[in-house]
This record gives sequence, C-alpha cells and structure tokens, in this order.
Amino acid sequence: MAVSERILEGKIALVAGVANKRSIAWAIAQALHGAGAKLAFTYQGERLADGVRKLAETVDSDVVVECDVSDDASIDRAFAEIGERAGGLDVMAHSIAFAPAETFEGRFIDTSRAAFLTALDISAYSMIAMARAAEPLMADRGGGSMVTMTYMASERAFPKYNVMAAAKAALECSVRYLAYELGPSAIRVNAISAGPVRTLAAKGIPGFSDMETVIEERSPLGRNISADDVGNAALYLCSPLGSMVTGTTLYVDSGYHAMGM
Ligand code: 0WD
Repeated sequence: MAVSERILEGKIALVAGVANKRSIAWAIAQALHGAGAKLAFTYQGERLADGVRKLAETVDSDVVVECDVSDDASIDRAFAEIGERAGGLDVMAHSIAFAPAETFEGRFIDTSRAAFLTALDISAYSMIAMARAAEPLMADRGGGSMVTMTYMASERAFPKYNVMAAAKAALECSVRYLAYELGPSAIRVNAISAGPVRTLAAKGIPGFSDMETVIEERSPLGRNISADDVGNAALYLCSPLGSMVTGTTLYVDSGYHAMGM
C-alpha cells in the first residue's frame, strides 16, 4: 500500500542502514521516496558501496556516502558531505545495529565487556552521534524528524537476544532524551519497535522462526509484519501526519506487545 499524496515533496531524507534490498532501511527509503522525498543514503563500508549505489539509483538518488558509525571522523565527514550535496536535512532514518555473533549464542551473563561496549556503541550511541550531526542541518530548515529501529526485547526477556536487548533499551531511552532536547528546534525523535522481519541481521538471531510462529499464533492480528509495514510507519512518523508525535516508541508488531500470553 502506498500513500498517494506526496506529503514529503520538497523534503530531504537521509536513510542510514541499507545493507541490501531486504533491509528495513530500504523499505523505509521506498516509502519516503513514494511520498516525494529526495533521498540520501549512508552505508557502512566499501563492501556495501556498490549495492547501495545501485539501489539508490532506483529511487533517483546519487547522494550515497560512507558512514561507519563506530568512527566519529567518519560521521563528521558523512554529514558534511550530505549537508553540501543534499542541501540540508528534514528527515533521518537510523536503521543500524550490531552485536558480536557469539552474544546471540551464549548466556547473557557471560557478555564480555568488549561485546557490551560494541553492541551499545553501534546500536545505541550511534543514534546520539548521528542526531547531533543532523541537528544543525535540520534546524537550518526549521525542524525535522528522526526515527530509529528497536525491538521489544528491550522491555521483556527474549531468549538469546541478550546484549542487543540491553542496547535497544539504551536506544529507546536515548530517543526520549533526544526528543526532549531537540523539541525546541521543532525536531521530533521516535522509535519503531518492529516485529520480526526476515533480513540479513535477523538471520543471526537463533530461534528467529520461532519468533515468527509466536506472532502468527498469539498476536491480535495473527500474521507477521513486512518491511513495508515498517516503511509506512516511518513515513507517518517522519511526515506532517505525525506532526505532534515525539519521544515515543511505535509498535509495528501485529499487536503482539499488547498481549500477556
Ligand atoms: O526482525 C528484524 N529484522 C528487526 C530489526 C526487528 C526489530 C528491529 N530491527 C532493527 C535492527 O535491530 C536494526 O536496528 O532494525 C534495524 C535494521 O535491521 P535489519 O534491516 O533487520 O538488518 P540489516 O539489513 O542487516 O541492516 C542492519 C545494518 C547492517 O547490515 P549488516 O547486516 O551488514 O551488519 O546496520 C548497518 C549495516 O549496514 N551497520 C552499520 N552501519 C554503519 N556503521 C554499522 C556501522 N558500524 N554496523 C552495522
């Protein structure tokens, strides 16, 4: 389903976290493009450059910039280039997370200090750093909207999600503080808590298909969500449709979060 009105005509949107066409970030990019936004992309490293450039072409974008969020200098370079080439920012979609593979296999209690720092750095701190870099670009255009991706394992224990769950809790908390601080500049900040979507990152999570089965069996809507459902929710949050919504976590999970059993 596409929103027919071009409610983002004239707006500039940065999408961070496209790895391939299955990425949630790609579904967000398509929804924003469908609503008329001009897109810019960041990608993690050279390994992804060609693939992201090819995808970007299909949505009429040639602003495709490397940004490794574990490196402050890379973030500074990327936002300087985006500011110059895109001419500012109205929207930023952050769809980035990483935890070392072994953290999804072992016990949470065995999380090493290094793995904890990596997971929190890439999956939560990166939103703070990118928000800081995006703030002046959005403020120059009179405000904007940022959205990030989270998962309900931040609130309840989901076996094997482990340190990534702690990172998502930090991310959701950060969204509230960012919303508070950026509100006076008319910049909104929200998170989408998505149900399971089959992406590259999802493949690394043991028991992922059990998560899908549980949604089918126990969620109010009784079926799994798609990346496009997340794209449409991001469009709502990043467009005038969501104009008074900030500091919130929006569940796109077939209603599963509402259930007790
Ligand atoms: O079921 C799912 N797929 C859900 C995903 C349910 C709920 C939330 N999410 C979240 C994820 O935790 C993540 O925050 O959505 C976001 C996007 O995840 P995705 O679309 O499922 O995964 P993927 O297509 O793999 O994109 C994540 C990307 C990385 O891809 P790979 O697979 O190559 O690690 O995050 C990027 C990278 O492109 N990324 C980085 N970008 C810049 N700098 C970095 C980095 N250091 N590390 C990872």
